[in-house]
Amino acid sequence: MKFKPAIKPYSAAAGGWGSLEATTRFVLDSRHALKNLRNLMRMNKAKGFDCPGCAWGDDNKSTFSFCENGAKAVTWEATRRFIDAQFFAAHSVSKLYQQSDYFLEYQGRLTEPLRYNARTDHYEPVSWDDAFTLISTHIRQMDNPDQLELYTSGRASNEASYLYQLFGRMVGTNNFPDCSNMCHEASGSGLKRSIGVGKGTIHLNDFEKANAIFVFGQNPGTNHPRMLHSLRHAAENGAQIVTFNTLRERGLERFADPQKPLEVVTPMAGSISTSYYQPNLGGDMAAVRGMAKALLESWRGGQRDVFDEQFLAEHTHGAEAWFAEIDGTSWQHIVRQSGLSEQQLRDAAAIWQQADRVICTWAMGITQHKHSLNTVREIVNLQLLGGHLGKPGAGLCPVRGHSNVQGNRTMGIDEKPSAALLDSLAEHFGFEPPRAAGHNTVQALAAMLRDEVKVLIALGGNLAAAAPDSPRTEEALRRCGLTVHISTKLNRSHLVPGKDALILPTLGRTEADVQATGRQFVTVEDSFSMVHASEGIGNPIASTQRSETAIVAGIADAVLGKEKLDWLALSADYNLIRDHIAATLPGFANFNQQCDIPGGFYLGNAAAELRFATPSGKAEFSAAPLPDSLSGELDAPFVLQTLRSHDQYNTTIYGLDDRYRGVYGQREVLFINPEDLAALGLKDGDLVDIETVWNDGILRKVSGFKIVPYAIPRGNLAAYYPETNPLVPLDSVGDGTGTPTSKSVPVKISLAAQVKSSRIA
Ligand SMILES: Nc1nc2c(c(=O)[nH]1)N[C@H]1C(S)=C(S)[C@@H](COP(=O)(O)OP(=O)(O)OC[C@H]3O[C@@H](n4cnc5c(=O)[nH]c(N)nc54)[C@H](O)[C@@H]3O)O[C@H]1N2
Ligand SMILES: Nc1nc2c(c(=O)[nH]1)N[C@H]1C(S)=C(S)[C@@H](COP(=O)(O)OP(=O)(O)OC[C@H]3O[C@@H](n4cnc5c(=O)[nH]c(N)nc54)[C@H](O)[C@@H]3O)O[C@H]1N2
Ligand SMILES: [Mo]
Repeated sequence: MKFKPAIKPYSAAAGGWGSLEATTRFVLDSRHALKNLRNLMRMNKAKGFDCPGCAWGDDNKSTFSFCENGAKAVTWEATRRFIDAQFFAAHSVSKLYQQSDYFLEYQGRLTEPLRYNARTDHYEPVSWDDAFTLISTHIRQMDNPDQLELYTSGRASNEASYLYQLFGRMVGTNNFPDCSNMCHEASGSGLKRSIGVGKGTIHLNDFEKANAIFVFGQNPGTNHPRMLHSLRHAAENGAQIVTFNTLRERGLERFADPQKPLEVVTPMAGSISTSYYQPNLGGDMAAVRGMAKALLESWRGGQRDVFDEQFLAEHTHGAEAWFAEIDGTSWQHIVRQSGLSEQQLRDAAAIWQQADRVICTWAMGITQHKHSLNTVREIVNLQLLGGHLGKPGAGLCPVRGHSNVQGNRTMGIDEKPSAALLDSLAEHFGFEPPRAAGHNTVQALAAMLRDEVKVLIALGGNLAAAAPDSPRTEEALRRCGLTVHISTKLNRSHLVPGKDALILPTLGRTEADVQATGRQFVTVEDSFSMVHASEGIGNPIASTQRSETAIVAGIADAVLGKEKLDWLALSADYNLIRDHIAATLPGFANFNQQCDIPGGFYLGNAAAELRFATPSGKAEFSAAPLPDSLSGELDAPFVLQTLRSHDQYNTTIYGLDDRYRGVYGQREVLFINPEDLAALGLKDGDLVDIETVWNDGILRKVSGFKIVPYAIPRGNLAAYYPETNPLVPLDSVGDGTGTPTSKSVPVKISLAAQVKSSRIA
């Protein structure tokens, strides 16, 4: 066999030629080059569709507002490959189940509604009417409304999401598990408790005005490439960019802007991070506490201008209790937990102190741990000390995942809805919505395993592959009476059908959506609370596909009839849905007129205006103790984070490379510190098994992962999701968030069984 070096160091800057080349390749590969290029050019412009890639904002200034990974997302959706009844007649579900996730998605777009036939183990075509009737029959047979689970993935438009939550509440449940439960739940809940609103407080242009930007636990080079532009410009303006990331991420070190030809041509690449700290997995709360401890010391030592004392007095509550907690936390504890030295944290604190305007951003490296909620609140604490809220160039910025995940929540996709939302729906629509909290994602799966769920409807996403503890999650889905997936492409979730199952093929964001009253647009909300219109332009690949909004309306009409609401009239004219949104949700007055504003309109954020919907009416400091230990009672030699490669969108695998980390042609790799490798007597390229250390006697193990030495602190490991989801225990969730602890899985590793035997031989 020819030896192919799998791991090559990536020496160029992130972005740049590599990025252009990869974009071109994806555009051309997708069998519809011209249309794809045209699509790209309209992405994120005032007219056209919103990039389905990520939730970063857009300034509508540059002519080519796309990035390599946005391009992949669009071309992947706009492919002309498709699968139809013939495909499903040829392949049984058990056969398809044996294929990789990459293979499944690669087959192309779903074109017609399908129903699972358990007798033959094949999906077969079904009419839309029969599909809706089947759903209605199953729902009517439920003993109570909470036997229904309504999952949402964050691409669904505001209009589809609004109808969906209304439908669920009219049936009588708040069971709205969603991808956000596995994602930024800690940000929403933490911010809400601290500042009264669960969203970021800054505008996109605040990046230009900041003196220091702290980037915690995120990999923008891959997951929010357009953020690199903002960071780069900030760096050019002299801002300090301080990164806290367990791994050395190329995209956070250097970046060449692929949209500026000169930068691509010269090897000159701007550096991004001015300081780079590599804490232990889960060590960020300790790191921020260390910074605060250093600052408190300076302040008590008589240094002026450490804190914004006027801000503290006027706008905050509870600083003293937090200071007492800081005093009670030793440097030893901080250093052990964070993995950073006292001096490193003092240096980071000094950068913070010297800056008049500080932004903190974060993503999954902060939110997918056991104590994530308190970590988010510790970051808020730090910002409050300096009054870095409600002024230009400063604030809090959780960088969202899916392109409309923030909008979904705004529309009421929330298993713990506020009384205000329910009151408003009750009054406007004249019904009594359920008041008890519903299930989040992990609770929904647990209910399925207890046989309490009769019907699961999934508005997008790939629950089977995205949720933790894969064998248990798959078992959970199989136990449902009926599973309904509203999807663009074939995925793992379709192959673990409930006793009865439907796949409903939907239009994507890039496609023209024509209803009875003509062409429709939808709206979405980005990470900066900007709401804007999105209008698809491509022709749908099949006339049998329907828009998400039309599908939700069709289901609601079949189940609830027209008595309370004429659902079909709403899906014939989305303006009518927006009128209902305007009448029931704050910030959406004159919604339809507002949609004409190029670039969208700002929903507003009370905390950014220093109005705090908290019990004290002020921003609340959190005085949570630093956890004693991150591993609890468990005695595991390693902690594993599960993360994304450069060539994937969550469970959608575009390719097998992870260019910036130097990995090519494979995904089953395990990043490890070279000293750990030596201590274990293993070597680069060895294959290992990874096993979870947990307390319920269940074996959770994945096999044959190739060892890759990497710049990561000792005791910490990294491997790709979703391949490692079988390792994340379903009941290992964040305190107060219910989010699976995907970034801190206690594990041990051993040489893979087959390697062991060959070495002995
Ligand atoms: N191309 C592309 N874009 C995407 C996605 C995609 O899959 N592909 N997914 C979208 C979604 S839904 C989301 S939520 C976002 C995800 O965006 P990210 O949060 O960037 O996603 P991850 O790949 O999970 O990366 C986690 C990063 O945090 C670091 N990290 C992990 N644990 C810790 C820790 O404890 N402390 C610190 N300081 N760092 C840590 C990791 O080393 C890694 O750099 O991206 C969105 N955009
Ligand atoms: N171990 C581990 N697990 C994780 C994570 C992790 O870091 N580690 N990250 C978590 C995070 S942050 C998230 S957000 C979740 C993601 O969870 P999900 O949102 O459930 O998963 P996706 O992979 O984004 O969903 C992809 C599927 O959505 C469908 N789809 C694509 N576009 C559209 C559309 O426009 N409309 C409709 N109706 N369907 C569409 C396609 O069929 C595709 O197969 O995974 C979580 N799981
Ligand atoms: Mo996410």
